[in-house]
Amino acid sequence: MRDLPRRSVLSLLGAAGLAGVSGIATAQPSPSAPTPGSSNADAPARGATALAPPPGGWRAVAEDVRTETRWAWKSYVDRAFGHDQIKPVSGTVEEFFVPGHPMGLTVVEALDTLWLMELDTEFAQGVAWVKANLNFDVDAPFQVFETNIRMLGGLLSAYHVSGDASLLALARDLGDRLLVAFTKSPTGIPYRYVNLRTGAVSSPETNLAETGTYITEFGSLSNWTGDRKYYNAAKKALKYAYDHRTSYDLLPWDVHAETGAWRNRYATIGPPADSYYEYLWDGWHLFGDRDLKAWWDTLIKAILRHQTDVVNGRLWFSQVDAFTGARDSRTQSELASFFGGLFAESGDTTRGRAYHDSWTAVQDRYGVLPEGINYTSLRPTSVGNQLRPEYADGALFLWLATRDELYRERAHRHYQQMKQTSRTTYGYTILTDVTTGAKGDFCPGYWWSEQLKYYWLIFGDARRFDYTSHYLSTEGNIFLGAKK
Ligand code: DMJ
Repeated sequence: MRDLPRRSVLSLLGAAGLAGVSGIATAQPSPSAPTPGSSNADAPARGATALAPPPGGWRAVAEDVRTETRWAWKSYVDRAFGHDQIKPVSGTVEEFFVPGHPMGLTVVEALDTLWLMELDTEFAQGVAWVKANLNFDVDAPFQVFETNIRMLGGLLSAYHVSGDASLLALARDLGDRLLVAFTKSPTGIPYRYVNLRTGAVSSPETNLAETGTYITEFGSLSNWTGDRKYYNAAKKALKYAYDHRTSYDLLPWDVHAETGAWRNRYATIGPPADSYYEYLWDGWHLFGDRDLKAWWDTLIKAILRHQTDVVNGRLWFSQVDAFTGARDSRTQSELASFFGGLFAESGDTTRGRAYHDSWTAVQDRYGVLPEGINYTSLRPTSVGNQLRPEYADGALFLWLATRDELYRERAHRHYQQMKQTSRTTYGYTILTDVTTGAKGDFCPGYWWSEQLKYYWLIFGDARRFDYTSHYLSTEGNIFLGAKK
């Protein structure tokens, strides 16, 4: 594995497709992308929005986030410690991976967030639970993608912040068990499920995100163990899909791991494709692998050319036929809203701002983003909200790239809205209908790893975070940038 590169790279992303987007019709492409592993730390962008901070300043908001985290953690410990997820309305529990078999998902997801917030007692409590209880010798099929981004990523980030070798040993054990899903596949695209004890694989019918969201976890594991096999397996899967792109340089979102055949015709930047693209950029950012940068450049150029759709002055990305480029649907999943931040990370803050503006219009209308919308009308296609972090993710990375206070304002509204609508007896819960505010009874593991951390970093001027050189995974796990 190479050292992190220190050179600058030119953005290959132009402003094509932005003409007609409200307020940025004359936008120019960003002159350069950030050096991998870094962000434009101190300089506010030209044209940055001058906004007054809230009473007490951003630090007070950050302290409130920390207080809420400590309160929710206490409820989890009191009612659900070691179970995968708390049901915060009833105070009961729900397992995520295997029915009736807790894996401590919430503990693992929360660890690096607790550390960054300097909640050291809670962090130590979580690490102690992991060391005493976490065991991957389980005779059951585990979803490879979720186990990777949540459990392997959580252990790696906890190792990164603490340097505790026993956490790396657990991560290595899990990485070896997950690797079987790749090595048993004739194409290198992982099976969706692997039995962690027996290595039996199942579900070759998979998709792009579950093909290509491994390289930063597996690559960090390779870096920290000195064994390149994890990185190689993750890259091989990314490459298989890239090599089979259509003549339009687009990727259909469903694929078969054994035959390598596409299982549908359609391309989207949303699920189940989204983090495949994210990890091409991220792999370049974290490891300086030029192949990944080249694949990102090719695919994102095609996405911008064929999927850009400006409606009512707002930037969206339509679903298209990957073999003809013809538009298929004008719906958009909330999960795609992180792309605003991803564009900013890749040096295209103009496009990132425009896409975040589009989702801001939806937030302004409903308060909380629905799971899906038809972007011609902004009407929901799916009215729930699974306590989603993507809009706050976008705000954080746009703020890191521009230091424009506008994004803090937007993240603040997201946070306030979440407090108003999702706070309940034993923590925070999903909404079953954003148009009525009806609550469900479930707090997903990613809530602990993602938005709490994003809020803390954007409001907090966090002492333990390196604002000039960092990496957060698709699940918000920190693999670079912990300041000890
Ligand atoms: C997270 O688990 C990850 O961000 C994943 O890539 C998709 N989105 C969920 C949270 O919504």
